[in-house]
This record gives sequence, C-alpha cells and structure tokens, in this order.
Amino acid sequence: MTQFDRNFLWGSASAAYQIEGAVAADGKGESVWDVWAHLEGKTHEGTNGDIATDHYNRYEEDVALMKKAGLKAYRFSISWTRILPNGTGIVNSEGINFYNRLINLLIENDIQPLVTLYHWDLPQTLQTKYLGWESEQIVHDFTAYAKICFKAFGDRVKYWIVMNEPNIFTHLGYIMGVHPPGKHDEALFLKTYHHTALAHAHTVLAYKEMGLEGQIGSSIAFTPAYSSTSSEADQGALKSYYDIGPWWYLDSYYKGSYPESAIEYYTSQNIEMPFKKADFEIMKAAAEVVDFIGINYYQTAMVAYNPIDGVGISSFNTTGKKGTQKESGIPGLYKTVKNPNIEYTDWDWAIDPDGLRYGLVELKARYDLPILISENGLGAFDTVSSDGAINDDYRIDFLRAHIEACGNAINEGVDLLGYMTWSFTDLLSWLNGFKKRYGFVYVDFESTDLKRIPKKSFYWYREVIKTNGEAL
Ligand code: BGP
Repeated sequence: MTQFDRNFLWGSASAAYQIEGAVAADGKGESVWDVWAHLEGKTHEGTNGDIATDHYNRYEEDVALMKKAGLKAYRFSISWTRILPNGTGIVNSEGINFYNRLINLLIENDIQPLVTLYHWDLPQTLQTKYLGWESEQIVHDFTAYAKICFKAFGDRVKYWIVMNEPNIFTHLGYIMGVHPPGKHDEALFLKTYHHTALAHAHTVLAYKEMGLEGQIGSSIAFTPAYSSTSSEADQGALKSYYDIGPWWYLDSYYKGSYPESAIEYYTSQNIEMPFKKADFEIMKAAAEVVDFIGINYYQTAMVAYNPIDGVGISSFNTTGKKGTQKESGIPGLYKTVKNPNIEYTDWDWAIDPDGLRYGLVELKARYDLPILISENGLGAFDTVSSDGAINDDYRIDFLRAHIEACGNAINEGVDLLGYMTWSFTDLLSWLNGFKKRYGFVYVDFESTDLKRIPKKSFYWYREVIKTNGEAL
C-alpha cells in the first residue's frame, strides 16, 4: 500500500471562463472566448460562459463546499481581462480585489490556492491588435501581466501554473480551427506554441528573480501512448507520435529544446521553424529552475502506422454519442486507433488508469522533476434520481482507479506533489456544453438559482482526503 506524503495536495481544479460568469462585471474586459462562444455554430448547443456557474458571485458558497469536502488545495485560473481589461496598461483594481477575496477565503479555510495564469481566455484587444499568440509581442505582455499577479498575490500563493495545456489551445486554435482564432495552419501552430514556451520561460525567470517563496511550473495535456502491434512500422509510428506530440510539448518547457527528429520532419515538409538560437538560452535557463511539471491526464492513445494516403486530423466527438470518434493522424507517420483492451467514455475518451502510472514513470525517467497532476476526471451525463441524489458510482470507480495508479507511480519512485480532480463543481465544457459533467458538486444549469447539490462522489472524496488516500 502507498503512503501518500502528509503534505500531499488533494484537490480539484477549474478555469475562469468555465465557472466565473459575470463576463462584464466590475470592469472586466472581453476575452477571445467571450467573442468566440457567441459566433454561430462554434460551441455545442451554442453554450457560452456568460453565466457559467456564476462562481464570481457565489464563490463564498463554493468555498464553503470545498471546506466541507475537506479539500487541501484548489486550482483556479485568473482571468487576464479582469486584471487588465485590455491585456496591457491600466490595472483594474476590482479584478485584483476579487482574487484577493477568493485567495484569502481559501487560506482561512486551510485550502492551498494553486493559481493558473493562463487558461485560454486571451484578451480580445491583443488578438485584434497583433493577432495574439502569433506575435512575439505577446511574450512581453504576458510576462508583464504575470508579474502583476506575482506582486498582488505572491505573498500568499505558493503554487503557480503559468500555462494550461498550451498544446491543446494552439492545436485546436491553429490546426483544427475549433478554438479561437479558428485557423488551419501548421506553421502558425508551431509559432504560437513556441511563443507559449517563451512566455512560460520568461515568466518562470521573472518569478525566480522576484525571490518569492513558492513553486512554479506549467501544465501540459499529456496523453501517453502504446503501439498497436510490435511491428517495426507501428513502433516507428509510436516514436513519431511522441516526438511530434508529448516530447515536443514537454521538452521545450522542461529541457529547453525540441526533439531533433520532429524538427527534421517539419523541415522535410517545408514548414518554417519559428525559433531563433537565443530563444533556447532563455528556455534552457528556465528549465533549470522550474520547480515541477504539471500534467493534465485524461487518457492514453493507441498508435499505428499511417500510410501516406492515410487519415489526417479529424474532428472529435463533442456530443457524447459513444462510438462517433474517428481515427485521426498524420499521413506517412502515425494514426490513433481504438484500443481493444479498454473501455471508453461516452465522448470516446479511453479509460486507462494504468496509463497514468505508466505516463508518470516515463516523465520521471525523462525529466526527473516533481510532478503535479493538475487535472484528471471523468466527463459523464449525470442524472438526479427521484430522491434528489446523484449516484455517480462510475465517477468514484474512475477516480479510485486513478488514485491507485498515483500510488503505484509513487511506489516506483515518482515524486508526486498532488492530485487535482477536474472538477469541483460541474462547469462549462469549452466545446461540449453543460451536459458533460465532471464535478463532485452537481450544478442545476436548468434552474435560475444554479443550485449546487453534492454528489455521491463528493462524500467519497472527502473520506479519501480525510484518510490521506487510505480509504479508497
Ligand atoms: C482540459 C482543459 C479543461 C477541461 C478539461 C475537460 O483540456 O484544461 O479546461 O475542459 O480538459 O475537457 P472537456 O471539457 O473537453 O471534456
């Protein structure tokens, strides 16, 4: 049995756009998501975060529920446009006040705040002015915003997550075209990703220069993979998958370089590389002082060789109609195929707890840094039974198996700082609307009072935390 460290951070995570609502309250500026979600046909059932769970107005009730659940940590993101309505320039003191109130309340309730600086809600002004992440100017402006946050909250916030899933928002925004700004351009994808890596590096260095007491890292969406057979072709596909995918994303943040074989691949496709030599000095300097790797883990992939006339990137299942996800890949390199050995969620995400152990062990071997699981959870359709209860045993099973996997990884030498479930309350899913639920607390989105009801999993997680992972 695993002994979780006594300071192990048991918690849950959220993001500003997905919970706060109050999109124009108290001087908040517009973000790219405030605009995107209102464009015809961009989100499932036309949902948006205008109200979301109304956490901005109900944070006291939400923190009281967190206290009741016994959370040791709560990860949330700061909305850049609450602090700087136009992305740069004048600071909106009401934005600072809101996060001060939230942070102080968490601390009063013995809940450690883990703060994400960027969870995708880019100020619209910067998108309009210089195309946001496409311009290197963003690196400067982001770092300036981060420093404002460090100054305002750094005396109390001891864990900072600079970027949330830069690999996802650039891929969805610049290859698949389903997140803002809705483009399909591989060179821009590489460029914007590189700018996130630079923004992360400059921010980490700025934080260290300020001499504040705390830890800093970024969270990457990590999907470990297996090859579909042991054939040379499939093994080669697996290597391509890792070099173009996870290692590209993680090496740039945590080694300060990109995998050579992936650079060769892009060059062979005549895609211009976005970096300058000097960038790597900054990235390497940050990689030397960064404190932890954040990973958001939901699933694994199974990878097979993809012939040159094979499948390209395909859209994904956003409806929850199981079995509608198609194969997707890069012709000539690899494609993801269905794993016959495991179950899938209604959104066709592979349920693979041991993949978490395996992935953590891989990360330990490659980077040898402490790791924070900054997201893990099950998106499902929940129903309220006639007695008012939400019996989400499937979520309990999912989380139990993943916590066991954390324990196994710790036993294999992984230094794990904590485990944040996605999410605490139900919230808005960017592309899947309000029906794909992840929370311990049900939110009745049909009612105007957005009533909160703790689910069965709420009480289960409370016991897990109380016993420090013994009562699973
Ligand atoms: C991660 C994001 C979260 C959250 C989660 C669940 O990629 O960091 O913001 O949305 O995934 O994803 P989804 O809402 O698509 O089910």
